[in-house]
Amino acid sequence: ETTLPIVISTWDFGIYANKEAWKTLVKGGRALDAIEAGARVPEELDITNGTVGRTGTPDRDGHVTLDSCIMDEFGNCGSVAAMENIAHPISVARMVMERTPHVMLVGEGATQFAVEQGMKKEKLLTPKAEKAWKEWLKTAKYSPVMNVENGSNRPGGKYNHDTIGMLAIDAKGNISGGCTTSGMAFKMHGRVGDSPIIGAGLYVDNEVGGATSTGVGEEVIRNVGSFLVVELMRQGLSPEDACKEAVNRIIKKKPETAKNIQVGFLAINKKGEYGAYAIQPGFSYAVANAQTQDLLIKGKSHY
Ligand code: SD4
Repeated sequence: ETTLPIVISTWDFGIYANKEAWKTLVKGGRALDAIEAGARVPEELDITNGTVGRTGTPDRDGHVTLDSCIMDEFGNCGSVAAMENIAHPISVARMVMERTPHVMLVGEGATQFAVEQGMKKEKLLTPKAEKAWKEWLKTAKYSPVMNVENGSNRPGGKYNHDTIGMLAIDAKGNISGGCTTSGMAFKMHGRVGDSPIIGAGLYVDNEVGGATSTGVGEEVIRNVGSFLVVELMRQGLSPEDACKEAVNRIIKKKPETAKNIQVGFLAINKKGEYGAYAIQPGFSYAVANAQTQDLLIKGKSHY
């Protein structure tokens, strides 16, 4: 039995984001408002996740550069990429959507816009993230690390599983989604992942459903992952099967690469049925609805 409203989010810490989003949904509020409020939770400093907003991990030059996007039930969307010194990229993404004629602002232009809109400019590198970066600099090897919950013992692994992707359906049945991250740890300066790219890291179609992704963004961009998942649901696949098919495409194109990387998709359809699928085990997601606000589910995986 599915019930509306509902909100689902990637990874264990999605529980805290969902709880905040639920406060809006339970009052009959709009899914878009629930998404923004929820995504702001991991962007805050007090959640010890390590790659979202204020706790973001830096790029290889020591800059914390943030990626985020948001999409509503009308197909409106907004996005910021490689934005520095602003702690709440999800809110800036929404401002881009609602207050500009554009969809995407990047780098200094995104920061400038955020400041013009009244957001505070601040230094974002936490002591913990700075320490991890200095440790990484000793070898400065750029290889994407595995992204699993509670899992990776590879260097940097614990800093690389924390993109939050959220999807919500409100009591009226309208769908919105959001995504926010500092991206792959120690990426090249200026690198943009899938998370702020509409169709890659997030896609919502109010007639069908929504999808979001986490993991190695390059592979998600190459396959226009979240758009693919939504289109597969349009053709009748369940959320889990649609996510599985999108994962299979990535594996089929690059089987050797896929053995060593993580990509996970999370999806919800118009009825509120949800599902996920990942390349590697260890992808979890959180669900909140009228029955439970702290359900955590282990996503199925190829390996
Ligand atoms: C990226 N997809 O920048 C993001 C990283 C991620 O969990 O999801 N980490 O490629």
